[in-house]
Amino acid sequence: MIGFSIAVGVFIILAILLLIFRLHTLVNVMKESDKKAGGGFNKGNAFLFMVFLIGSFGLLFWYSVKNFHLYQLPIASEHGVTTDRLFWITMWITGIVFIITQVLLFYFSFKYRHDENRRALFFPDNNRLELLWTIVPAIVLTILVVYGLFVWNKVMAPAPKNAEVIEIMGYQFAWRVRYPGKDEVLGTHDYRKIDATNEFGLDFTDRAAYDDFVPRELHLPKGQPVELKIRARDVLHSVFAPHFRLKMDAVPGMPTRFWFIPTKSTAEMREETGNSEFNYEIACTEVCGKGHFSMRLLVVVDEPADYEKWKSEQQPWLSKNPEYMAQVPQDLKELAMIKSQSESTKLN
Ligand SMILES: [Cu+2]
Repeated sequence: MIGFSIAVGVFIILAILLLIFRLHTLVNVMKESDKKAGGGFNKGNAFLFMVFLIGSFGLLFWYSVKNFHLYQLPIASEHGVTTDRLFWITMWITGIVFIITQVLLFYFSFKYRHDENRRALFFPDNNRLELLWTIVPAIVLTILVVYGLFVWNKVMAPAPKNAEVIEIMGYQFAWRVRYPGKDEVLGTHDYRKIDATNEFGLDFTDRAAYDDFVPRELHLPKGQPVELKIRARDVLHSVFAPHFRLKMDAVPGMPTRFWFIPTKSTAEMREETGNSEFNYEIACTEVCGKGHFSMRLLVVVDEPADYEKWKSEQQPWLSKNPEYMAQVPQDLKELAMIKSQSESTKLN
């Protein structure tokens, strides 16, 4: 209803503006001033060009200076330093060109407004100018693109052998993470096995699945490579962790990946930001439906020793859901029992 009222309001305002414009034209026709180039509002239009130029750049600079700290979050990954450098170099080059061209565009519209006593000068063509404004941008853009390609290849290279492999799965409307457990191999999954409890569709004919565990939070070791195996269960989602400069789409039926090295633990980041409540998080940046806004996953970066301790305390999914033992083939039942015993259950 509010949307409808706004639409009606905008329509009425536009209709009034159109009427005023038509009236203005009519008055000009009566006065015959319309025959002159530039019409009756020549000086006013020229003046408005300058108002717009100064006003919009003034706002841009004021906002950028005041809120510069919000333009980029502190970096918490190794590759983040490289991608940020690329971002800021691109920003500076394109920003300077943008400012120069916009200032000239608006200033010339003002300076060369219609004047009865001035004759316009035309260049039919100028080869030197044409060459200049073709070659210079071509060289600059080539350098930027090649530089970007180098950075992309580095970030997208295969993960180091010792990387921690963790699966992250998006669905409407949450993220779930799965760790490979002690065997360091993620068990296979099958979409036909997905049900209300077995959200990942773990396939229990695969022995690698018995010790996989599914925590509520994503824990990462500081200073060690981590490879996220990304998938989606229903529609498009996108893994976005701004502090790690990490963003990768989660596509149903097409697994993606992203590897990186976290460089600051949650505790260190709390100190750096002066915010004792600080937490890393993963958000979804692909509008995926009604609950899209709620797709938040808490991320904890631990010191390596704390990370190992946390891992050893996690209980395999199978031991938390023993009814799924029935899906384990007879000859693997004993192995499944052993592998799904976590340290904590062994102690009991
Ligand atoms: Cu989403």
